Amino acid sequence: MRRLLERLEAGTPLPFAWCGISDTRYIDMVAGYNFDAVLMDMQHGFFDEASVQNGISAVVAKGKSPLVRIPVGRWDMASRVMDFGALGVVAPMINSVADAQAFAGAMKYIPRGERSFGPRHAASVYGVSVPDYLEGIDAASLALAMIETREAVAAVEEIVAVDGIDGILIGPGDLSISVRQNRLPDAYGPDTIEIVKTIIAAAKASGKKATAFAGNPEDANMLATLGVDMISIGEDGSYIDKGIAMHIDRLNFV
Ligand code: 3PY
Ligand code: MG
Repeated sequence: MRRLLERLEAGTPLPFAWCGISDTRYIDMVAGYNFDAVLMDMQHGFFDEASVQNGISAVVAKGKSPLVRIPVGRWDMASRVMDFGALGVVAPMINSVADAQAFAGAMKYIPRGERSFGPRHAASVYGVSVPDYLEGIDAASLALAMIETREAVAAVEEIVAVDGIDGILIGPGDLSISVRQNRLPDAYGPDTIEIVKTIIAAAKASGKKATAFAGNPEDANMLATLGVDMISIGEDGSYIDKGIAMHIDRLNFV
């Protein structure tokens, strides 16, 4: 149950996979690579509640940490995937202190939040007793607020200060869309890179984790030099595209 926290405390950036394809066999394969954690995406990916449950079991069986991105504003789902055994939840489009408070409230038990009691399955996933799960999970889990709009950037210091918010996750695509008012993303481009540094600094200044999405290894390496604590690398499309392209490109008969 403390594996994500302990890995973060190691101090080197933690690489994690970003998955929208919900097939459990695929998640099992991804978790076998050198990622510390696997994110299952319910916002833009194909995960539903059943596939998140199965995916969490597959990730934990590989000794890795399961993360879930919930759909926008679905605080009920934050509590629900925690009950399935998630160790971290990513909430998209956290644009205000009110959003952050509602998210944190769904993630943490009293007195910090109002997560409803139903921990038996999650405790079993980690082989701990219900009292031990209840005692430890608020500190061991990550509630990550996505900062990906101009509104969120304007309020980032207040958002990271909310009790129960453990850190931020930078969504560079939506951030660039919002900042540039252009629906074609320019992730980590010249119009947003200084803003990205401001977001990281705000998280660090309040003792919270700075985490981010990177669509490719180059962006991931750049984020590591900026002190980002946990960095996703690629996503299904690039994993499959690069693998298939390698096989086809090496053929000498097509
Ligand atoms: C973004 O870049 O906007 C994200 O949400 C990461 O997928
Ligand atoms: Mg986004």
